[in-house]
Amino acid sequence: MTLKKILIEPDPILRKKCEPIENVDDQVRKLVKDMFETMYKAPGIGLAAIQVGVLKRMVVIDISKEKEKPNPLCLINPIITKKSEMTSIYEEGCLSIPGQFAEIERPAECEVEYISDRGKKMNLKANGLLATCIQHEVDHLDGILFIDYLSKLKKDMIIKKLIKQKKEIERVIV
Ligand code: K1U
Ligand code: ZN
Repeated sequence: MTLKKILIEPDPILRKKCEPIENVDDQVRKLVKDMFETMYKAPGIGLAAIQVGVLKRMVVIDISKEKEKPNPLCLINPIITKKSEMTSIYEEGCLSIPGQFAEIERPAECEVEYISDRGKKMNLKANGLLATCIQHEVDHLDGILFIDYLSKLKKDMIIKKLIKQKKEIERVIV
């Protein structure tokens, strides 16, 4: 397995729209394995292929807690078919926006159709953190980040901090 480099905002790749996966083949399954490894190592509860520079509609999720049994979920070509009117607020983070968190309001429940890594058509009803995480990850596939839901002032402040962090990392490496 290979650990993938996670792209950090601002990066134009993170703003692209991803293409559906035509065939769930061994190449796709290898990417799924690498993405799980990268997500667990980060650590995170979700990761979209676009975050590792692959512009395909695929995400991995595991919201299980540290001492619980892992519960890996891979969604290929996910489509959110229903969103509840009731909303909930979670503090969201993003592996492409390190160190920054914000409370985001989203539909509290959703239903998602997707293809599993075995190529099977599936349907999932989600609520709580799983519903939030699915919506966050599906947003990634359309080039949307959680900071896009914040005021321009808050979003600009976060982007400024990320640019500063990137410059600092470059300075230390060179
Ligand atoms: O998409 C991503 O960048 C992953 C992101 C997913 C997410 C987090 C919170 C709400 C919605 C979606 C993360 O995993 S950020 C890291 C994180 O939340 C976490 C890390 C370690 C333990 C528990 C949570
Ligand atoms: Zn994210």
